Amino acid sequence: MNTLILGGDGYLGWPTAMHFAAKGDTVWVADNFAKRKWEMEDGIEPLLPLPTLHRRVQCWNDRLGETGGGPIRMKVGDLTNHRFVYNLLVETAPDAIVHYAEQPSAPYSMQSRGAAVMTQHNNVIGNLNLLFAMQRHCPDAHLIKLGTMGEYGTPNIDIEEGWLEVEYNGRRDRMLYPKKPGSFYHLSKVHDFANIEFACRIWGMSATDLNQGVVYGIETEQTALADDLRTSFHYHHVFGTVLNRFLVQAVGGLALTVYGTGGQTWGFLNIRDTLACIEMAARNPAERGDFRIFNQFTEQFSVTQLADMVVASGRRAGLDVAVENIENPRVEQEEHYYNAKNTALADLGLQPHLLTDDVVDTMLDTVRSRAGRIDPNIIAPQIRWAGGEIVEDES
Ligand code: USQ
Repeated sequence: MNTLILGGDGYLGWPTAMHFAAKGDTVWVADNFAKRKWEMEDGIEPLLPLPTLHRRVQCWNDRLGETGGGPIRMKVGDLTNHRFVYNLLVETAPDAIVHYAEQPSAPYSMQSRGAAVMTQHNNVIGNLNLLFAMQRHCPDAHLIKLGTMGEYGTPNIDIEEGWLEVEYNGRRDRMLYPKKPGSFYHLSKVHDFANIEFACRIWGMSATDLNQGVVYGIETEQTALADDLRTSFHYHHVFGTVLNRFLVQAVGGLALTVYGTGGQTWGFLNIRDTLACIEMAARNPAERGDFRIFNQFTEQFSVTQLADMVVASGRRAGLDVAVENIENPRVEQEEHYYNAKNTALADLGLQPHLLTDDVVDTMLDTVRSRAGRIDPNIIAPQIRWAGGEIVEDES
């Protein structure tokens, strides 16, 4: 299969590229390195130094004898430039396109008017260019788009997998599940989702939207092969996700920053399961005209449950870890009903890697081995959802 990974330099994009290449697929990666630039602008960096994409691709291609996989080829460019996207699809002729190439951080999108506009421009226009390019140059290709569980928000009813059977005034229909996203970033994914559904319905495209939960984990079968094949691990207040942040805080001797009461509950999954889910979606493509939506997570946890796990892991490692319930910088429900369906991927055969004590301990060990690189100045939340100053970051 000819697989194109958009956002191939990212936390998930790079391991996905190696995963498909290891299976013998013809793999292309494309990236414009925007995330590295945004990090430089904010003076933040991942915990482990991240080799350039060129270096990682070279390292992978130098080891083909050892891995038994195929080569990875790369292209550098920006999806908001439609000419780049059109040429990319002509040159790579993909059967499957995995689209990760978006600004991925809720806090980043909430820091200023400019950041919100940039996030939605980058994500929505990039995705729209891709839809037009696919329609023109590879209408039979299957789009696998990364959405997020956060698009649904925390409704007081069960969350279905994208669609809802509605009975109203005595009539029934299958409607798209209503969305109540929690940031301008999550909103950008809702706009993408609406555009993709339209392209499937009107042009007969084939797409799978994966509403993914919060991903954790540092290592996959392929990243473990060499230092130069590693993926990123973010812990700072802009791109760091909650479990990563708690592990770094535990190792750095800082109290775990539970926002508000910590009753916020979300879906989570291991990075290895992300790769398995993407592969299952690619090997079992949606039909032409079909817009499939899968909820991609394996377990639900509240923030307090995650903090408790990290405290326990710290205790096993001889660390005394404190928890602090700080004022929530976000506007979100802290105590709420949460029951999201996730049966579609299980039906395709997903065997989940759960968040066991061993998994938390292994992540904590990795963070401890890099303790000297922790920058305590980039951890405390600095971006507020409301009540703060609206920053104008352009003259
Ligand atoms: N939280 C804390 N303390 C912290 C950091 C976060 O209590 O120090 C809380 C937040 O208030 C939130 C929860 O942890 O309720 C999750 O926050 P997060 O930063 O780990 O994740 P989120 O902003 O939801 O975004 C992440 C990824 C995003 C992906 C999304 C999946 O950055 O790319 O789309 O997870 S989901 O959450 O299902 O929408």
